Amino acid sequence: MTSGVSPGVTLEPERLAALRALFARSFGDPPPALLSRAPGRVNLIGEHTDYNGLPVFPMALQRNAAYLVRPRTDARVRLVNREARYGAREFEISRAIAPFEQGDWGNYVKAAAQTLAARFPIRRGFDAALDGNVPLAAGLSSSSATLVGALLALMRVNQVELPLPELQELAARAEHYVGVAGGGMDQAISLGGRAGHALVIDFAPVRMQPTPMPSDWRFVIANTLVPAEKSGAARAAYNARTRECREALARFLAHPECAGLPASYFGLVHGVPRERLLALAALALDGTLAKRFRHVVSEGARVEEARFAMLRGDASAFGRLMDASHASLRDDYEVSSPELDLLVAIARSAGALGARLTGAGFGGCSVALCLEHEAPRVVAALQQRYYAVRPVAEGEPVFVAQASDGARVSEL
Ligand code: NG1
Repeated sequence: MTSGVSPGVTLEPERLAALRALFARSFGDPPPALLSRAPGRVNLIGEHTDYNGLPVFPMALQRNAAYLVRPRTDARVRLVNREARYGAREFEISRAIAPFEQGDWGNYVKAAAQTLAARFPIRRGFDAALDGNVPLAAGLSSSSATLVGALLALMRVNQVELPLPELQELAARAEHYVGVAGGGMDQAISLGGRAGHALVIDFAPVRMQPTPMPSDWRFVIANTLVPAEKSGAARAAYNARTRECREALARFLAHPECAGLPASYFGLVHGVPRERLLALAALALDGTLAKRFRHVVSEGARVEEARFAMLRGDASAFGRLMDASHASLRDDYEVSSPELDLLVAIARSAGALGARLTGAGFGGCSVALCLEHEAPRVVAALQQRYYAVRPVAEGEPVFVAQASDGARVSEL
């Protein structure tokens, strides 16, 4: 796979019409030839594990970044955004593209272009209109959706292809352009998602285990309405966690009692029984580093258990793992917030089998598992006890996730 054209990918009619009109107003004739569409994601469990070489368990969402694209014969890229506050952007494709200001939406397209240009001698840009409906700064990967949609469009325009695992790695590397030392989860699931499935994803190399979602499970997503701006304040906090995890591992391995143990988080989680690992950690580490280490190794192990729980349709067990994940993210990883804790508590008290923060934390969204017949009650409780007392500026802050297919390009 890759930039291959896949028939049948389309958009909701209202979005498509509005995007066509924007394209025509901005760029005139001829009309766009391609639609590139890349989904956001919700991570069900396995948080802050990807950059530590441990698995994650996300699914691609029905919300996506959609580009209408008209190929150019030169290397210029011209962009407009359906969201009026994001102005038009232009740049030239090369192997070294100077970024726009930090936090600028055009940087996700530049990230894709520079990284692809370093891999292939691409020469053609495009005119494109973007409509994203993944909530922004919400831990649902609007940024990776924006990047992946642009990347597939550029690949198609330049007729280059890559096997999926290589493409997933390239997309993850590309996002480092915006200054976040992120892992590869968001790009991997945006490219590899599958309708009706959640995917356990391992890294280096990327491997995916699609796992069918039991038909009566529902994942309810609720937005705190507190932005987790990864291009802003949350970036420093996120990057600090990645450093602390590296340091914790190095100190752990340097302790005499740990001599001869596997030298990676992956090796430790798979090669050392959990009780022994935690006992050694208590000897080798203290303070913040001990907490970070404990979160990473316990969360890594929970992913595999969660996959088995899903395979046997055991929603209660899956829910308990989500609860344990949230406690660990709150107490040991220290990335929760009062708003996230409140959403989690409301969902649980209304009948969810488990709930947790999803994505990086520091604001953003919670995700709760409930059975189909309980979902309306959980959604209503969130509406009444959270949103009724807070101004909701735009969009639906609470919705039920639908496991969707990964990114595709189609001809119009
Ligand atoms: P979000 O929540 O989309 O900002 C970030 C990272 C992931 C992963 C999670 C925490 C990026 C682009 N995304 O996701 O790779 O580390 O945090 O599990 O850096």
